[in-house]
Amino acid sequence: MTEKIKWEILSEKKVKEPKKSVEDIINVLLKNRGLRVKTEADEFFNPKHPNDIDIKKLGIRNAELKKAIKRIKKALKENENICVYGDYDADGVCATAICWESLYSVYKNVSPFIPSRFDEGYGLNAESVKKIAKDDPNLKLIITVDNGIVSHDGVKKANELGIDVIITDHHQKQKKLPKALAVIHTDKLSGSGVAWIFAKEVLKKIGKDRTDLIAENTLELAAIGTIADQLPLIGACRSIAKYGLESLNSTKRPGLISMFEEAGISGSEYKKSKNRKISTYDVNYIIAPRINAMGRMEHAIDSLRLICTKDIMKAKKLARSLGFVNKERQKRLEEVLSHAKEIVKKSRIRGAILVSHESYHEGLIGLIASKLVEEHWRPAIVFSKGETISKASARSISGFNIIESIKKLDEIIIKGGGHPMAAGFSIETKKIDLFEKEFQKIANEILTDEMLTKSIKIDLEIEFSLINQMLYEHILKFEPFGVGNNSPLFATKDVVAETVTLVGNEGQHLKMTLGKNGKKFPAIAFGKGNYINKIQAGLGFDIAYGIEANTWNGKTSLQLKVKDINFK
Ligand SMILES: [Mn+2]
Repeated sequence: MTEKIKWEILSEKKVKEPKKSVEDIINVLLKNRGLRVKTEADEFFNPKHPNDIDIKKLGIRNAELKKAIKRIKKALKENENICVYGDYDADGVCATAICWESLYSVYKNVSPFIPSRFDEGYGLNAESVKKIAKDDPNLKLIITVDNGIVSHDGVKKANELGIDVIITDHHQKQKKLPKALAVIHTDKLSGSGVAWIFAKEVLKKIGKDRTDLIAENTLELAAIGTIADQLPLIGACRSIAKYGLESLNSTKRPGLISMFEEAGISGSEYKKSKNRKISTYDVNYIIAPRINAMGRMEHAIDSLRLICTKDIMKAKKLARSLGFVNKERQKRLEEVLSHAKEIVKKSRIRGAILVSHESYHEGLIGLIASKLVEEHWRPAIVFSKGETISKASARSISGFNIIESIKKLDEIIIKGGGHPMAAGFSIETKKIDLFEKEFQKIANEILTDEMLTKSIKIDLEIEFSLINQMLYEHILKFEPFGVGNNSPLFATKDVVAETVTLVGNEGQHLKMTLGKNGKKFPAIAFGKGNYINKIQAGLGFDIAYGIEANTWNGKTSLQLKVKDINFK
């Protein structure tokens, strides 16, 4: 089944003049990304180095930074122990590595802590604070990264135990802040981005001559966290992603090098054959899932070890183990997903999708919810059923604010938090049915047919005659692509397939030569194999596509990557 996707064409501009065509097209792409062509394009194409980011513009308060630095200086002087309290997802692990490595470079009595997703859960909490304080009587300072902004209980418990807390976080803050010694917060960066800015400022004041080197070596981690956490890659996040990806390509970390080898994305062979570097795609689909897998299945501390180790043998071992756990994760996910899909198939879905089962692994329910949304284009909530308490993970579509809808049922759930597109909560198992009934009422009131229609955003319609090497090279300057800056998508009407074959081990993809008005290009359409008969009938059709380069036998040519096909 190939469902109908709505094409949303962002600009109606008709580019005709071949001499000016590249410039005209690029201007449309800039406008579509909300950039004023004259004033903002230059900064977009030449982002500032993250060292030059104006932190005041991000809303990070200098007074808070000063308080934090003063407190860290005191810890160094009095030889107090410091704990960096992180999180188990890719952003949280990278943030922990950045803050811990930076402090450790000047002071040895600092250790990282990552909570267990299963026993402790997300964020600084009273129980974990009690535990780490008991294990370390000389602990006098906790620095949170990628969490803490709503940790009232955890901060209170720390203060009771004579431990100061510095919060660094990017999650949405509430009106009332925890009573921490200092709060370094902005929602314009990822948790690892905040940690990077924070660590750099701290090192400037207490570091020795190696400050720049450390900032440079940790920037690649901030890029991983920023991309993995789906931050819009514009402004300061674009700077971090762009420069961080550059250093990721020549990373000296034994763990990341081993991970790239294990995943098959390194080595000169790879780079030559694909003619490309490590990109946002690799972070999203290869690097972040491996870092995340540990926290989902076991404990994320091994991911942190992989990132930070200097020992090559240890790095290789950890990379193998991450790769193995990630495969396990994929296998479990497929099993659970097919079970969930069966349930969805049996129930006539209207409104949102809610599924629950004892076999749904707590570390995987977020991924299952995402896959169900992708497939059905409606909000989804997946429950991991426990004997008395269950955990739930929710994902949404644009236009439906899922955390707001969950908050309306505050009385039914135990506690929860999140964003408009993704949220999580816990609930008494016996109340799941009631929750479902009430949630569907809310969903049915809000969801419209329009929201439930899957759509793709196309930059503009162009003719094949305007596609050339120069246009492709200009498009490359829009990298890194990601949320808020999608890879440009074009539409061309009435193209004809001069050749077509099925490729892929199940013949699921189409490989074609597409022509119009005497110009032709090779094209690939992933997952569109079922269109083969329509295409063989020789009819003209419309395509939505991106432009990419394909290197074969040392020769590079342009190829169209077809996202969608519309027949008349
Ligand atoms: Mn984060």
